[in-house]
Amino acid sequence: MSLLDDIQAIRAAATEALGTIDLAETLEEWRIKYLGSKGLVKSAMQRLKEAPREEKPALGKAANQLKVALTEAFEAHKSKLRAALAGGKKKTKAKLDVTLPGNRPKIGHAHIISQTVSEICEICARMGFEVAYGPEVEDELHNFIALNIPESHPARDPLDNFYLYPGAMLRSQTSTVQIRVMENTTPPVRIIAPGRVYRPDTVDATHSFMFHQVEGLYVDEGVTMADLKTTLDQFCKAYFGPEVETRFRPSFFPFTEPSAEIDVLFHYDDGSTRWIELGGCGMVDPNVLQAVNYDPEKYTGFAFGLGIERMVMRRHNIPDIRYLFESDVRFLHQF
Ligand code: FA5
Repeated sequence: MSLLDDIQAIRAAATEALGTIDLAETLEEWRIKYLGSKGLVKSAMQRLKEAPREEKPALGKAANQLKVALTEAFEAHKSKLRAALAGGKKKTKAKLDVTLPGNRPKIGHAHIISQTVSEICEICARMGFEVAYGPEVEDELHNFIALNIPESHPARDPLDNFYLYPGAMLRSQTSTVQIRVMENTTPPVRIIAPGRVYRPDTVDATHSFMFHQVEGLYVDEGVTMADLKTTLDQFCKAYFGPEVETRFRPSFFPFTEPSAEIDVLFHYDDGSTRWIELGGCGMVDPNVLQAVNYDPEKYTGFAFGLGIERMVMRRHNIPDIRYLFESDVRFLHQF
């Protein structure tokens, strides 16, 4: 076979082979076979040396045309493959099945304490109580003095409170809001005040250094201890269910007289029961009414302060208060 025949055969074979290539890897193999440094075009060029002198110009031209033609065909095919690949990606996107279920984003919800605060507000609103709020950073007048808690009282010990600087503290009870409301309102007053309070208590299953209370205050003419007991009992039944067992125990608070604790009976999984203190309550002490310029001869009132964590724990059978603040969100997602 002459070199010219070979050149034509190479061109025909290369062109035919290129037409079937649809993968980048196969195209590279084709390039190496025909256009590589040891490829067929190169070896045809090398054979030029052996050709008779008078044929060399025509053969050289034919070999050069072969190289140019195959190089151009290679580049053109490469561009075609790239375009096909890009088009294919677009097609894949278009083929997305939008009816398949997507990745559901994790949606949060209100913490169980916040949910409970809303529920408490709703229950109390039905009994005619408005909602009031007070600051968490308080002064001693509202946290102690106006509440009839004298300087010498152990509750004022700096070690039992979070003082920020002399005279300012994180409130240790929501009873502060009683004073703030009475300072600005004339009786009758019927409010509840939910919120955070802070005490440097040792943390255990029923105590936290930050917790929530809901304060209740009702001052009017002729309010009695019977009103207090009925209101709290109705409240506990509305929140825990009609079968709930509550009891009132005599107690002492400087700002109420007489005073009591309200306890709720906890039922444990092992069948045992235990009374857990929910909060304090009592008839507003005349000294407190006087501190806000209410006439204690004319007005009487009751007040209560319940621990919201204790209520949540009783209702949802949570054995340890720390689960509410220290556990991961999987625990809180249940509520
Ligand atoms: C008071 O804070 C009074 N201000 C309550 C009150 C209001 C009495 C109005 C009379 C009239 P006490 O310190 O007992 O009271 O706290 C009330 C409730 O808060 C407790 O019964 C308990 O349920 C909750 N509590 C107290 N300390 C903690 C704590 N460290 N962690 C979680 N809950 C607590």
